[in-house]
Amino acid sequence: MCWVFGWLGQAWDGVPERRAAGGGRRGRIMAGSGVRCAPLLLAATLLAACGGGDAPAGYDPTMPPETPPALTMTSESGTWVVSAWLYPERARKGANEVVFGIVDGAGAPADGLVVRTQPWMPAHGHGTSTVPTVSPQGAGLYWAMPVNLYMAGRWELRTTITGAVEDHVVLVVDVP
Ligand SMILES: [Cu+2]
Repeated sequence: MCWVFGWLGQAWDGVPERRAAGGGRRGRIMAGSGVRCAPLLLAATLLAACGGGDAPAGYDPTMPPETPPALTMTSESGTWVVSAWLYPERARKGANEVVFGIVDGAGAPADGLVVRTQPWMPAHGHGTSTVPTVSPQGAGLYWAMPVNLYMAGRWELRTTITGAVEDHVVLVVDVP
């Protein structure tokens, strides 16, 4: 579910309360309704951007990825197989989120690792000023956000995985 639904629900809930509290003082009710108008309009705009029932743009940690990953790569040393799910599913210019799924050679999810990732645009030789925060989610999943792919083109997610040893993997994401 899009987070806006919850927020919009709260905004709606507030209106009858306000009306009840306002009683017969019409001027106050009108003022209250006017103030509500702008956020409701904004919420409606965001609601449209949600795509009406499509998957939300950001990762919802209560819904672990079920679709096949967008990318799968073996780490440099061959220790880990790293998959990546993108949110939104097709990378967009701007803020994205990435969920890494890390399993060992036997396919067992690997928890307790420290994962760091830095977007890098090889064609232009630059990264991003924002370093994504990576939070472990259990079951070998690591959630990175925001992944700020602010230009169209090819980006690398230069990713370091630290456990007993330090290992690296580079995942390539094309932004239309
Ligand atoms: Cu660039």
